[in-house]
Amino acid sequence: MKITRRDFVKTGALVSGGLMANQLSPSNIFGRQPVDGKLIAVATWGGTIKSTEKAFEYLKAGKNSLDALEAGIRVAEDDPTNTSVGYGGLPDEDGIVTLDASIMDWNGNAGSVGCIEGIKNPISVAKLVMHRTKHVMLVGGGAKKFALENGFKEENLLTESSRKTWEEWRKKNPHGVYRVDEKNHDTIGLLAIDNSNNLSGGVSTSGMAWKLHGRVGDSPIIGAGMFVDNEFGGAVATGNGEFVMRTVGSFLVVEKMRDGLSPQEACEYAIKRIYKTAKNNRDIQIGYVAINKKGEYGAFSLYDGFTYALTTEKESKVMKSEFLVK
Ligand code: SD4
Repeated sequence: MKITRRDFVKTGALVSGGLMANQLSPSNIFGRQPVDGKLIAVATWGGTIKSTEKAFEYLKAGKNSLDALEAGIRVAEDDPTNTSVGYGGLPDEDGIVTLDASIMDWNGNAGSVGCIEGIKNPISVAKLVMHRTKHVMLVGGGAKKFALENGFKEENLLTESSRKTWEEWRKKNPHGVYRVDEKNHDTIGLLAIDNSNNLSGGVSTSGMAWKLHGRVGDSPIIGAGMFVDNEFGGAVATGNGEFVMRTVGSFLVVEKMRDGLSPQEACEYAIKRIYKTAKNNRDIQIGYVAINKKGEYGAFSLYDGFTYALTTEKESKVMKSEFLVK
């Protein structure tokens, strides 16, 4: 994955907005330093900085971490230029946009939706699944029915631009050959700590572009795409979800923090675990972001090109993650 992606276009705007260019240098990414002040919002992919900033606004206003991350993730879901999340997300091989999302709070409550169609803000549906049902996960038609019954409205999520991209792909792949497109990883996984020192996490995605219809990724699977333990920390994942699911990646990162590793070390451990099964597979990318209860953060990916966004009292910046395979 090249670092010419739109994350970095947005980074340019950030830098011109007053942040120092050297904040993006790899030497500044190790994240072991405690953050000044306890409020923190951190998310996968630099392009989601508006989401961490929105979440932080909520944290500053005294809202809890769950409401803050929901508000932050909704920014990405509403953004038609983010082709990996919500409205404007790239469709599956049949041209249908299907979305996955999950959310988890400081009490260990969790909710998620898989393969939901026609609802722009699946993170809010996941939150309602958590609050209003006895279940953790709803999928497909059932998830949509639940959303509609709870006041969400049905919308066409396929933008003209995403439809054209799909049609071009279709022409080149007449037999519907599934291939991971590295240009389309912008899934948002966001972790936040509020002023009660409570940690929450959430993820929202349209999943892998051109996936088989009905495919569900790691994002709505609690423990795979996202996991939070309020005693130790939280983790979120992005990239090829099949590899994250097979290693229950986010749970693994949090469990390694429980064992005493820093967020950075825990992310590295989980990426190395994936590498064992994914050696020589250069078509994939996986990235983790983690934070612990001290407000320390870390990120690590399999290959070059993963970025993440951080907003605290002191700063709001995009950072480049270190990666395993040089
Ligand atoms: C998935 N993990 O559905 C998601 C895709 C992703 O950035 O993260 N894209 O497998």
